[in-house]
Amino acid sequence: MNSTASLLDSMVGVGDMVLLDPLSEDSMIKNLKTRFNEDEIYTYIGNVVISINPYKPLPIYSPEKVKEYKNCNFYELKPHIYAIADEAYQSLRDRDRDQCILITGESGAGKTEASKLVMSYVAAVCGKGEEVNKVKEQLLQSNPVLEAFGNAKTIRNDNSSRFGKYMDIEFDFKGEPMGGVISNYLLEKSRVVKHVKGERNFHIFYQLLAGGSTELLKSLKLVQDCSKYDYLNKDPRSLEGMEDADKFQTVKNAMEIIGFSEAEVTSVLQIVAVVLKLGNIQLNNQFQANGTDSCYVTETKVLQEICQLISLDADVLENAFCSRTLEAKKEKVVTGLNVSQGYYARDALAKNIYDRLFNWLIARINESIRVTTILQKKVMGVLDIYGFEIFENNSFEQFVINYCNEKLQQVFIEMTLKEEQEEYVREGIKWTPVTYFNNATICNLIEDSRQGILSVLDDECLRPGQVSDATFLDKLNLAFADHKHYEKHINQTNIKQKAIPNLSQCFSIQHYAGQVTYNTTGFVDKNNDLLFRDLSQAMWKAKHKMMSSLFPEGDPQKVSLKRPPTAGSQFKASISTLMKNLYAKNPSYIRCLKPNNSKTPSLFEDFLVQTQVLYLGLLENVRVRRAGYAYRQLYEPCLKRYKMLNKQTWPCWRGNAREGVEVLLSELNIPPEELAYGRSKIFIRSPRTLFQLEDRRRQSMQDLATLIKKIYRGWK
Ligand code: AOV
Ligand code: MG
Repeated sequence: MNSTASLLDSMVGVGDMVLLDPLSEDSMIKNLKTRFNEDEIYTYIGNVVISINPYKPLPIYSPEKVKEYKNCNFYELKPHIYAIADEAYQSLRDRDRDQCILITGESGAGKTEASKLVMSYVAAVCGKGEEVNKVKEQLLQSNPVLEAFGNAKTIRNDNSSRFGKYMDIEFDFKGEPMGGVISNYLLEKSRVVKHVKGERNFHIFYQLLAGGSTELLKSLKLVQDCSKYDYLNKDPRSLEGMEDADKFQTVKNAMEIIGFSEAEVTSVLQIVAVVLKLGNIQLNNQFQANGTDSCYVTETKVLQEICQLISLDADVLENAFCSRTLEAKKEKVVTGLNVSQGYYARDALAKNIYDRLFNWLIARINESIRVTTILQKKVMGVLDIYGFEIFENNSFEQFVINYCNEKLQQVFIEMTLKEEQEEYVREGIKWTPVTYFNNATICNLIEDSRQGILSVLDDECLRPGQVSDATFLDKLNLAFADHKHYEKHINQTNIKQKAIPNLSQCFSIQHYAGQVTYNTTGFVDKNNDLLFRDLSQAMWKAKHKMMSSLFPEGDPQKVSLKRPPTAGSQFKASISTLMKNLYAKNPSYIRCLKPNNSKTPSLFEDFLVQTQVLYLGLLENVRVRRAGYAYRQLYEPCLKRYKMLNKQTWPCWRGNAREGVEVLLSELNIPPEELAYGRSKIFIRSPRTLFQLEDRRRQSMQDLATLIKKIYRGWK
């Protein structure tokens, strides 16, 4: 099939928005809708892929499809995620350029699925042999494990990523995979102890209960019935369609392939069981002789079972829930905790154990897939991070998630424009920039090191004296009173959203993707992310090796007076490292769109898609592609494609390719402003010119075919 023909000739709209005529927001939506209705979920903007979640399985990911796209030219076949994966892989293998695939879009738009498709495509087309296959399997099998422990059902998505993931796949000089490294970003650990109705805790809890054998559950002191566990949603509908039992086998199998020992798997599951059971610890108040309240554990059976699982003295754990040791001037003072403080300690422990277990899993997977040779590596990074979220009640987690998405939008803006601009400069061509909304100002509002929301939060957390979410909010309202993207709330009339418990606890940010109102309740606490030392010391004392190793700071020999960095500053630092990493690579973009909010197959809601097209800046993206030159091609392939249009260049041209193209095009009456001759490429300004060229080419081919037929008949 010929190049643009496959993008133009199809009956289903245009495959590349750059060719859309007329270009407007409406025509873009219409084009996407026409294509979506025909199950064409992929559409290009130049080399950016737009992907619309079909919410149903499509027969377009078969091994035959992989073969079709392998080593094809980007524009030769229908738009497909495989084409972008192939382009990136070819560029890495043949042109030695490190790649990154950036997948963005709101929650439920299809990022995680896209990242898996990219990984499986690359795995299918690169390298062969037993050793290489083992590496590929290990890389691919990291997905089910991390999804089980890091994903959960939310209102937006039944398999929502509750952590950010960046995976570098490393290749040798031949383009064969050697291994990889996974980096993870802030797991939403609060989900372990609390989630809203209709959502679930992390998948692994349900998978273990549904899929674990009777003996396994017995050894973990668990029962199969989810409703027996306070940390799990007791709404049976939340289990519908989740295939938890099968998934458990997949996860166990994946752990084995990655190289987890049996003992490691057992330890991991024991820790999962401990977290689950912590939620069933019940506390009660008892009156102390000194007149204060202090709590105690009412249901000692659960406490004992937990302690048996991790070989710990039950008194040690009970004390850690019910009292707190404060050290002042080498003196230790033990104070009792009341019931709500006790529950706070219990939940803090559960969240911390789970979070550390998750980090341990990532480290363990990395240990298996790590590249040990010192050979020069080529790298392909795949970024799949939690999508932009607007819930009814948005907390610290949404704030962090949306900040991250804001940064990724910034990368997109800078890199698409930068790349375009650089190409024109490289080729020595004049270019007029297109205006677009730059979200740098929102990024600054959040991350500015002296005067950003995160730094105000850190200042509050580190300040001595009475600190609370309310004092934090006061500071914000004062600091950002005049900021265009910040809104403070005094009364209920200036906000569209409902169901926020108390608007006076909230602030709003006008994000690139829409306004989000954040409830500050819990911000200070979540940012502080401190665990009472009694709890870490208790865990360190456990004879369970893995559990003890998760709490190294519990070792009394290693007591450090240095305060660990806050959650916000850690996140900011890791995002900054990620950005540096991304900027150093050649980016490919997959922009995922969500067609409806009800997870319904084949339903395209214009307004919803329009909002995303708008905030993702897709129209500007097309304009940027077109403002300069819609198409560009190296001289050689251009000459090869159109040489039949001119007698001087047909059937072959003996001079250099650039001169050939000049001769070829000079006779076609193309207005000179339509063309620019760069150093290595020819640039064509409007899609119309390209269409004309393609039409003429098709005509010539037909004429040629007719002529050949005539000659053939004459011979007969
Ligand atoms: P997300 O990663 O973008 O959301 P997912 O990749 O998890 O979204 O997609 C959500 C669901 O949509 C999947 O579980 C599939 O059921 C369906 N889906 C997505 N892409 C496809 C596809 N190409 N073909 C068929 N079904 C698909 V989040 O992690 O919540 O931001 O945080
Ligand atoms: Mg996801």
